[in-house]
Amino acid sequence: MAIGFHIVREDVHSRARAGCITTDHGVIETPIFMPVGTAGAVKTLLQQQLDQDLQAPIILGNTYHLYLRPGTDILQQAGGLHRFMHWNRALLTDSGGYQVFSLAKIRKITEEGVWFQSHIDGSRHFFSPQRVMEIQRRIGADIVMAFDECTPYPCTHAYARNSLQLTHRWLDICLACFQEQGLYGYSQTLFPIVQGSVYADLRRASAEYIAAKETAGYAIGGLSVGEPEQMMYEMTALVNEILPPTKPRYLMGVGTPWNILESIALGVDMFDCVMPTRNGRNGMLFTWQGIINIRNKKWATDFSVIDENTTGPVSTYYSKAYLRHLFVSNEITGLQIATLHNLSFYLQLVREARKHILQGDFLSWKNEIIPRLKSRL
Ligand code: PRF
Repeated sequence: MAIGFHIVREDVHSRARAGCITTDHGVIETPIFMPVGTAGAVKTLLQQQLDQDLQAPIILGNTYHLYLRPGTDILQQAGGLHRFMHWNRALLTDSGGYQVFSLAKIRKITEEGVWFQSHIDGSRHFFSPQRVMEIQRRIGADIVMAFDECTPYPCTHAYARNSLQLTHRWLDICLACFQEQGLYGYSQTLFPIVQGSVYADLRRASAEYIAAKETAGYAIGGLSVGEPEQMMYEMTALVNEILPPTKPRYLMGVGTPWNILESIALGVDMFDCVMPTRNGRNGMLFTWQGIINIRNKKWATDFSVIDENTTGPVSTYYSKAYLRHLFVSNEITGLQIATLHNLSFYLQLVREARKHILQGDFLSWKNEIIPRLKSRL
């Protein structure tokens, strides 16, 4: 079966919804945050920890990285990424439409696709919509993304319009070559991506174009690339007015805890971001009391737990002083504890949001906790 989606409850005070996505690799209660496992691993963690300790129902991989290493031949020989990495829950792969533009050295964007040089060894490669569909078919994620251009910010209206039209033409090619029946005995689902930078007319046109495709879900790209937060919310709200309410909506690469709550209020169901993992490895911890820089001297003798309100394997187990010591001493266990804590927090954040949507008090809860989440401890 393709993925299914049903809405369990709609919030009456905002656009938030609590829903349920069904895949061939399990059920995903929404809103959901997807930990980023770029190259077939969420950095520092074991798949068992994601599954059992964090209860993450879905994680994300990147076509760009997996194509460069280990390459699609090896992934196909392994029987797909699920089997290769021993992950039995759902997987989503991003198309490379962001990584090619942010990591690789772009040689040339043409009507047919993008010539780029690998950030690893400088070798030359070509991504077209056809190739990206074929690569994602061989990787075998449950949800695959269309090949798009994520426009930089700022960019002119003319640039954004031309880019958007190219993204739309690429989408049509993706849809034409996409096959729902996957290579490994379960089905795959394609999500198209709305672009249009920060221009309302372009966002509207893109959302309408993409809504007409009647895919099983939709993504919003090109945001959280440096524009003011208010602009991101405006574009998200505008797009969500147009995308069919009966399908899941995925806001790509977002964001901070408050970005996630505000976007849930605008009707977004799915999120991914490197922030809890990458910033965690730099010592930035997200807690229900606010943000902590664990390297700060002030934590040297603070023997209280990392966050008494975050449930999970580490947050109420290790002290701030201990974690600070690990960071200051460059002990790699510190990176794992910070990652486990931040992902526990992010997953709990979306579970709490869902609980409050079901209870009917999401909006007041969100507005009450956001100032605390933003505070620096
Ligand atoms: N396109 C794709 N992946 C993405 C983005 C995008 O626009 C973003 C933008 N925040 C993150 N990841 N394909």
